[in-house]
Amino acid sequence: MGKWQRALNGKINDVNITTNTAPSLETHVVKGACPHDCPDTCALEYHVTNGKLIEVKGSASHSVTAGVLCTKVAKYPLRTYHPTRVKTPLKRVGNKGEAKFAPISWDEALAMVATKFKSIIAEHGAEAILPYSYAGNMGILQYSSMDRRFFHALGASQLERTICSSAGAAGLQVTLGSRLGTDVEAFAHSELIILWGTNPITSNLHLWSRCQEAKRRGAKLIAIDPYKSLSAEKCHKWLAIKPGTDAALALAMMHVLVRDDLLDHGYIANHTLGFSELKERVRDWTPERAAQVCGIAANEIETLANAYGSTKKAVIRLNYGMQRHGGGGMAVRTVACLPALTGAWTEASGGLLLSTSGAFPINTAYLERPDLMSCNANGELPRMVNMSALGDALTALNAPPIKAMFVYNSNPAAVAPDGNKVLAGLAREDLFTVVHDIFVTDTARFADIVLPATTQPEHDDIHRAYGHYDITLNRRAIDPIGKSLANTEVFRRLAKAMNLSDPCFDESDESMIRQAFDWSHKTLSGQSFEALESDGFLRLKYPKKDGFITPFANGEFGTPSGKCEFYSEALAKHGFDPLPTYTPPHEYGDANLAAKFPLALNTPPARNFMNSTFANIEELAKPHGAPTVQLHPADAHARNLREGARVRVWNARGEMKLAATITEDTREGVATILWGHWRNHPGAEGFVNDLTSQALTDLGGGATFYDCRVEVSIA
Ligand SMILES: Nc1nc2c(c(=O)[nH]1)N[C@H]1C(S)=C(S)[C@@H](COP(=O)(O)OP(=O)(O)OC[C@H]3O[C@@H](n4cnc5c(=O)[nH]c(N)nc54)[C@H](O)[C@@H]3O)O[C@H]1N2
Ligand SMILES: Nc1nc2c(c(=O)[nH]1)N[C@H]1C(S)=C(S)[C@@H](COP(=O)(O)OP(=O)(O)OC[C@H]3O[C@@H](n4cnc5c(=O)[nH]c(N)nc54)[C@H](O)[C@@H]3O)O[C@H]1N2
Ligand code: SF4
Ligand SMILES: [Mo]
Repeated sequence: MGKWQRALNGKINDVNITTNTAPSLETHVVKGACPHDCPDTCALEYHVTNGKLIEVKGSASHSVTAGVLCTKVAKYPLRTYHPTRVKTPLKRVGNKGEAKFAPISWDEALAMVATKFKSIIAEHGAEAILPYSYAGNMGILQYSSMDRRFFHALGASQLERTICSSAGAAGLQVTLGSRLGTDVEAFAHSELIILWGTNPITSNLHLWSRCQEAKRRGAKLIAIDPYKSLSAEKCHKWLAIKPGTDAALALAMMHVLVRDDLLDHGYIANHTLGFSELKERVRDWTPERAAQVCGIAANEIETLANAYGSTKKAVIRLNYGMQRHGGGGMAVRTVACLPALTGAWTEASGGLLLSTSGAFPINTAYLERPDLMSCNANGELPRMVNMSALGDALTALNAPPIKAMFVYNSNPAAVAPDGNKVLAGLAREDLFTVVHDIFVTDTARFADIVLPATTQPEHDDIHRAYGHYDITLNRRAIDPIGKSLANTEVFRRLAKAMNLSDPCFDESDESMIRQAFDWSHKTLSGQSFEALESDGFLRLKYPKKDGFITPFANGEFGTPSGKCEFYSEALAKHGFDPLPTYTPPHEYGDANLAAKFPLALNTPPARNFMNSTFANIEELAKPHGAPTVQLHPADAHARNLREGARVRVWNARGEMKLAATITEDTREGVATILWGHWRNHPGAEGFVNDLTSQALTDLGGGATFYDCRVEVSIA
């Protein structure tokens, strides 16, 4: 018996396998966790009457949630009981893309998938099968457990999950060595908050409420963003930076900090590596030079740097906006150097927050079983396919070509860049596509088989977070709608249908939930699953100051040197500049392309949507109306466009026709379309992601959604 089997058998026997029936009390409250791709991971309360979900509330006792939910999840019953939910497995009876389906049974559906997978493996090898999933559900089980075991055991192509955060994660990793950051609750005590490429009113509500609290206490709020977002509008200062130039601004800030000696020499000496090289690097990065690159006046850069250097209670919330550009990884790395220069990490309310996802001691190898993958004749593991270049993978990949794709937790026809290529791939008659989702999404319209998925109150899970330090438990509150099944159960059944015999495919969700974390890890010392079960959440143990987690107050960075690495040997080894640097964006930095397509296209999310999730819920979609393209008055004037004009936004990859809105909220030279609508939304033709590019970031192989050039003309 192998190591894994022994561990698993022992553990399966230790726990009660719970039955899947919701209690039938008349009214009760069940504790849950929000599954959406949001840093806040709210602790929820499901209010259930006679087996029906009546209301979803934010837990008042969970300090991050503080009893408040965003509009989307506060209206969750609308999603769970939506009339257009997929309630039974379906098979395609029309053309691909037509969304004509007929219901079939689960047994029939699983047999069809297994038969097709087996014949593809026999003819082309297992690498011809591609799983495609992202963060529709961020529960540790539903995001990555039984699914990974299944595809690992098959030997399917591995998916590089790069569509969101991989560039920033790589930038943070080489600089700080860990994905840890300032405690969200400490923001309330900051004196200066810089919102750098982020719009928390939309995407990080519980951080925004702490920013407001700080503002009431007298803190200064500054937004750095090419678009005057809902949050930028409420800051004291909006610095309308040119897209993709953030690293240049950070280098100029460092220039001022060094020039004016606004430095914490003790922190630099004890906890950083490469200060003398950094000093050399920033010598030429005068505010005047950065002003040319960033389109922000030199005196504004001086003021920003001075404000930043004058208090240690200065915190930077950077998010993924700045890293969706060609130089995005290096931009995050460069900004991440700032708090170590001023010693802001020594204050609980200072420092920087990109992600806390590295804080959690997850038993990833146990949950995902990478050991089930076997090597080919050349001793290699199954190939990696980058999800951000799906269009090319489906239309150009060979040896073997992708013959089957299994999509779950994602909607690539809407969210992946270069949408025309993605659709061309999905339309291939010889591609067998399975989509497991709650609704017939833009992707499911092309599926050969659609499988019905549960929503969060219909299954169990356990959660980490990427915006705070708490583990949260989600308990099933209602019976599944129709014949829907959770991701874990689908892959459990599919493993049986494919005759996979490893005992890991018999493991229950409850067993995986209890072993998702390493309970012997120091961050969980003195904590127990039982306490988590009774409270619904618990906080990891990290060093604290003033009651807040301070990850780097005493250094202890996760880099090879244990220091904040201004100089990175790891980068040098991989052929990158070892020092912070400005890498111009691919398209925005291309003068030839600029002549043809003079505008930068910025497509950040709209408030009531969560990527492409929620746009089909009428009550949430209505306030946003049809999508529009926002243009600066100067750009509109140059093209003779009036408010409301029907325009064509286009480039070499695709086009979109929609109404123009003329506003100074978007920087001159930047066209902004808030995204999240589905394809074929009334009032628009074409689609946002038909314009965006499959080019990848410098570090982390990430997507470059905001590094995109277009022209706009009358339609
Ligand atoms: N309501 C809602 N919440 C969400 C999401 C959603 O779709 N809807 N998505 C979730 C997901 S998956 C993620 S990854 C996070 C994303 O969270 P964030 O990364 O915070 O995304 P946004 O809030 O859209 O903020 C991005 C901002 O970056 C700006 N920006 C674009 N290019 C640049 C640039 O080059 N430099 C700078 N400085 N700014 C730039 C955009 O104008 C936008 O205002 O939010 C999560 N939360
Ligand atoms: N133009 C542009 N494009 C972008 C972005 C942008 O800012 N601008 N943002 C990018 C970013 S940051 C991200 S993270 C990606 C997001 O990309 P995705 O992670 O694909 O996000 P969603 O569009 O929300 O799609 C999630 C799907 O999962 C389904 N789902 C939810 N729960 C479950 C479940 O339990 N089981 C199963 N099987 N399915 C479930 C939902 O119904 C939904 O259809 O989009 C990227 N695309
Ligand atoms: S989407 Fe974010 S803010 Fe809304 S309930 Fe979920 S975790 Fe909380
Ligand atoms: Mo994301």
